[in-house]
Amino acid sequence: TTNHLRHVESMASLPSGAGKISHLNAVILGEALASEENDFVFPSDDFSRQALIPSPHKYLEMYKRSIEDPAGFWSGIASSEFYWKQKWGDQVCSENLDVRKGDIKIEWFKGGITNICYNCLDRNIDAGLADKIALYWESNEPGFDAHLTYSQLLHRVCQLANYLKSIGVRKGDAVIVYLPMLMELPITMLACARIGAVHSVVFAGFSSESLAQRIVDCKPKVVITCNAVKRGPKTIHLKDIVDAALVESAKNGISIDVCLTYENQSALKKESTKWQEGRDVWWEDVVPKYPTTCDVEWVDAEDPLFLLYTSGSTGKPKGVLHTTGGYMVYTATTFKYAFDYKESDVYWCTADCGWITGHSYVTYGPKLNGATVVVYEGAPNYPDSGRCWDIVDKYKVTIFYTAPTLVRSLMRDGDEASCISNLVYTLKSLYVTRYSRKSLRVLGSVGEPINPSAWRWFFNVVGGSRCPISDTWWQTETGGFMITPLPGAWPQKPGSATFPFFGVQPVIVDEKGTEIDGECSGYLCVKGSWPGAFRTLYGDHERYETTYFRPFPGYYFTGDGCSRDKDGYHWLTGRVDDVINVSGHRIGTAEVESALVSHPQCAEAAVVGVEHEVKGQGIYAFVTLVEGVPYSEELRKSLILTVRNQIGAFAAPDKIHWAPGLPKTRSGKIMRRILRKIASRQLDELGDVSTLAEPGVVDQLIALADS
Ligand code: 6R9
Repeated sequence: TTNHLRHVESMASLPSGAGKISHLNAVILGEALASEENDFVFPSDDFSRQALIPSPHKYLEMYKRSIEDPAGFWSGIASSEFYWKQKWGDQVCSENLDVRKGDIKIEWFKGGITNICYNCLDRNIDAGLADKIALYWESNEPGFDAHLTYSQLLHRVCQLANYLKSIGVRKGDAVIVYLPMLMELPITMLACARIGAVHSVVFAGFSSESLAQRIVDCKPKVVITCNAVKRGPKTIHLKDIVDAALVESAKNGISIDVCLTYENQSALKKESTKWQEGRDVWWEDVVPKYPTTCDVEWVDAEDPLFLLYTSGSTGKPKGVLHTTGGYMVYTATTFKYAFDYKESDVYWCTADCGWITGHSYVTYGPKLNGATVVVYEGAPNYPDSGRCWDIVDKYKVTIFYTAPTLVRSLMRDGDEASCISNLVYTLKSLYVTRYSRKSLRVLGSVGEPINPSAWRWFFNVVGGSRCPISDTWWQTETGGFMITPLPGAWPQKPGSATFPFFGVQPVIVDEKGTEIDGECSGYLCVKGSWPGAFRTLYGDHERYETTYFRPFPGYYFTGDGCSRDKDGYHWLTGRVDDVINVSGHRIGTAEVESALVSHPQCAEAAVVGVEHEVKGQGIYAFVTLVEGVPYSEELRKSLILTVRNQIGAFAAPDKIHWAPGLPKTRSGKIMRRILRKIASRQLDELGDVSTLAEPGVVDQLIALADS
């Protein structure tokens, strides 16, 4: 058995007959009451009683089976809960995860023929959900909204699928989607899936250059966008960004014949949109003319479903490729258990479909379960910090899934105000308390570790101390949740993602790749495969192997650090590679550096992450300038603008630190370890500087730190 299984077994078998959480409590509590991090927070008896997984024992029973017989466990779920045109072959899973034994290969349900769009829509409609609300759409502007039932959603999806077919999009073709959170975004994803096309959604906050880079990499048949979007008070002209990207990609030999553009009337009128006749097509002019039924393209479980680019430790983003069958089974199952999903739930995930969370837990996971999903177009604090709770009350949201950065920013609104005066404090806390929020039942967190104080605010204030928090740890690469509480099953510890999902075997290894047991910390790896795992990096299987499977042979390496406490709870400690996590978004230091050095006056750049009160991590950039160029406020702004233009506003450095020289080893490697300490002003912890080529640069840097 795995280490993890031993932990859980010893925990779950503590008191005899500990089927009731309350028995377990006494035993665990006796040991662990001391420190704040070790405080347990228990699900109420009422919650546990109705939960899908009501106790550690139930979890253990299923977890054990999932590890001892993964093929049996997953094929049982796959065949009972999904539609397959044809069952998979003899092998449920075939895999090689060890680089020493040949190419890495992961396959689940190979030979099985299905379609994920069919499973999201047609299957649920056949099961009686035709008139159930599939999507509630809430506009940036309060008071504007729309909704679609499952059958209306299917009609919209089919119309678009038919249009895409009419312009020659076929199975296996890539489609780039650059849309904000309109209903048309999930509609587009599902329409692609219906005809076997591979969607690649690019978050509509990326710059034209980033978009062009992705277009050049995956060579789509068509680009789908809208003319503009409003985020808070600002109007963003998305079509202009696409136009610029298409000019750029044409320079690289990729020209796009069709740019399908949705007119987002509330943001910008047709007449004010720049247009290229022959290439640009208004969605509203063509799509509604197509039939509302469309035959499904049946695909193999291992046929690609989508590509999603994510940052790595080099400048070039990685095209994470997910396939159909395993991803379908995994996202649906994780959604169901981690949120204790019931048919009557109304679910709202604040993530954008431009990130993996929006793929797995706005579009696919919830739709596969026949859930009612809220899609919100705008900014979470517009027109004020009460908007989220306004939406929760309006739609009677029962499951609310968000990111720690949002929790912290909403929490800070209260805190800041309390400094000004009690009166203002009362008004600000009203942002939460003036709304009832009584529909809420389960809360969720994703994107980065949630610090215990934000956890407690989320739990006590937002959830009124009654809603368990599913702190879900996972990645673009994993497709779905990997380590997560199952609400109702476990007592929680604020800030811990707790235990692995069914079928997942997390291991913690040391530098040498040796598994370490018991209370420990190290690098987080995963042993074995799970159905939702990504299968390759698009066009670069070699990089897939090097990045994820070579660092610790025999395991999938997550890039995260993790510790396990004496009770077996997992605590994620953040990235251990050159990736920064800003507001839950992964940004490669190399990407920001290459943007900075593209500035004509910047000679060299080194970027590190620093702690940031709201964003989790902020971007701190050391720059050296071209000989003779003086540093100025104007130059600082123009460096930041360069990054915004090349990557997107979310990657703009929080701090530019002018450096006459960077600390380097004699072989010329930048010593980031030292830069991190300088950035966080831990100046007495610089460590060994004796290997520096020019030790003097460190003092120089410190002297310039706050200038
Ligand atoms: C889903 C998603 C993945 C990275 C991951 C880790 C961090 C995500 C977390 C978490 C601690 C959690 N991360 N969820 N860290 N606790 N609950 O965010 O995917 O954008 O690929 O980022 O985010 O560092 O490695 P992605």
